[in-house]
Amino acid sequence: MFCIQCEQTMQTPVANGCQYAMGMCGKTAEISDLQDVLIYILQGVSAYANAARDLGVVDSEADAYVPQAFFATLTNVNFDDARLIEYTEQALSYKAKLKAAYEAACVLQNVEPKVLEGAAQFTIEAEKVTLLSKATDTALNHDVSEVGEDILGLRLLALYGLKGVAAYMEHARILGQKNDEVYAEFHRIMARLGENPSEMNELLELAMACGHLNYSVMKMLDTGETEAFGHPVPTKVNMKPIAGKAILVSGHDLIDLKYILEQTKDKGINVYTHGEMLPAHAYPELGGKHPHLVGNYGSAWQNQQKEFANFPGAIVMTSNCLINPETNGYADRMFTRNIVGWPGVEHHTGHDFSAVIEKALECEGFKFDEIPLYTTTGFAHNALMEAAPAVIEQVKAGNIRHFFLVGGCDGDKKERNYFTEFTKAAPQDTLILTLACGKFKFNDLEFGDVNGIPRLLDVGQCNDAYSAIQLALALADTFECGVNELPLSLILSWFEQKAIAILLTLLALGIKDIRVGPTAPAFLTENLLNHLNEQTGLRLITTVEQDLADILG
Ligand code: SF4
Ligand code: SF3
Repeated sequence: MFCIQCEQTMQTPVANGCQYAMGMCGKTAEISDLQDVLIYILQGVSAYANAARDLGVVDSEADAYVPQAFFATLTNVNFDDARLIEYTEQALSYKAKLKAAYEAACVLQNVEPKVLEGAAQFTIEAEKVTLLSKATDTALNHDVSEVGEDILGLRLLALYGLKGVAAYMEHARILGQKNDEVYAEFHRIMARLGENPSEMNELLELAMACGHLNYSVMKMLDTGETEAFGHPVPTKVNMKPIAGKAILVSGHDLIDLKYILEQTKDKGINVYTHGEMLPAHAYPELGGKHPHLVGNYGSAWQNQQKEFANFPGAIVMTSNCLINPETNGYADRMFTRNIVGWPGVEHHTGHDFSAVIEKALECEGFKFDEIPLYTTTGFAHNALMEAAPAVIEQVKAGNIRHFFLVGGCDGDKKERNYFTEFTKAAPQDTLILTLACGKFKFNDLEFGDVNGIPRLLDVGQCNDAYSAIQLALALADTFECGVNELPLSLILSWFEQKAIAILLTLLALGIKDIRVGPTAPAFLTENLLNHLNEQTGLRLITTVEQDLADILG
């Protein structure tokens, strides 16, 4: 195995990346290898989808399928070999179908078929032993001795960024959002990466193309969510349990929560959000409409083994991030959805959640109410725009000196306390926007307000970076300057590939001087980090004192 896609990857003086029997996330070498073969086959599907599209032939099933299956290879999503083999089988059949469609279109249109290279040429049987036997050929670092670490690092930057984009495409697809240009661009990049390009400028362009693509996808997802559930309204959320039977819903797919809320109405079951599901409370059609969505339980993904073990009800994992549910004995009351998988854990499909409800009723539930502790969420773009005139007034009056966006993924390294300490140390005349699960490092703290404007503004899930970008653009417009001239600093915590997609979006939009932490992606070499720093000012976090001094002067 060779996997270096997330922030907790193994780093040794000899070689970086998880390379032995098991990754730090619990992904076995077998699962990692199956994922690599799957990715290569998906790149082949994209190669034919791309070529066929040039001749006007579009297969909308394959368009939907490739990002979905690619998402299954994101960190902490799918650990189930049977499901991965099934994805591979389906990918091979899409590839055969698209190849035939492409060749037929060439005949019809009297066009010489292109000789597609790399992944498009790869054929294999979807048998586990056969797939594993090809893993060395499809390993992402298979030709590193020829191309070198810098080229490998850039390929991975684009590939992992595109994986994050694929994840958001799948979240948007579930909400009925499709866009032909998005699919075309996705296949173009995916297909090209399947040819193992080795030229630095082209790879940088592909990485930026992923960033631009992700901006469109986050916008699509925003449309899907706001059309389905309304525009978030700032909402206080109780972070402590109350007595009664319970269901916990984690991950990003709000639609699953909607079905659960509708089907648990008047059943005496309390529903809780966990992790990235927290912003659901602010949507009029979710928290706004269902009083039995009583609160948020627990915090970010890395604490789930302890939190889920203590949760006396059914648990639904709608998307990333899943960690081993067997260790602490709650696998039998957990359900995976969509692309998530763990062998032996019930994978729930369809829209009827009776099995989850039954499980919740069988479980003990919470015995007592705990003393409430509140956080506020729901400052997505409409709420931010409503607050904008008041914010601008306070900026003009000199009462707000600076904006920080402190957001991204959470994780369990102690270095991540930086983000807690940073927000605590940010002066009273600064506002802090936050998003994604990294907010759990500080969203239970009291930050006060600036003349009625809360100092901590929770924008939403990671994909709601789209909303934060809208606010930055609106402020730049009001102050008649560029986004980089605003008193705004971005401090991003990264863990998995969605964060890479968002980082590429910000870089593609020309946003400079972003700080990332707790560590640099291990697939980026010193050379690449220096290059990105020269071009964009991207840098690593240092200490809270140093960074605040550098930013505020
Ligand atoms: Fe290692 Fe992260 Fe890959 Fe898991 S996802 S194998 S921890 S790099
Ligand atoms: Fe968190 Fe996994 Fe990245 Fe959507 S849930 S941000 S880590």
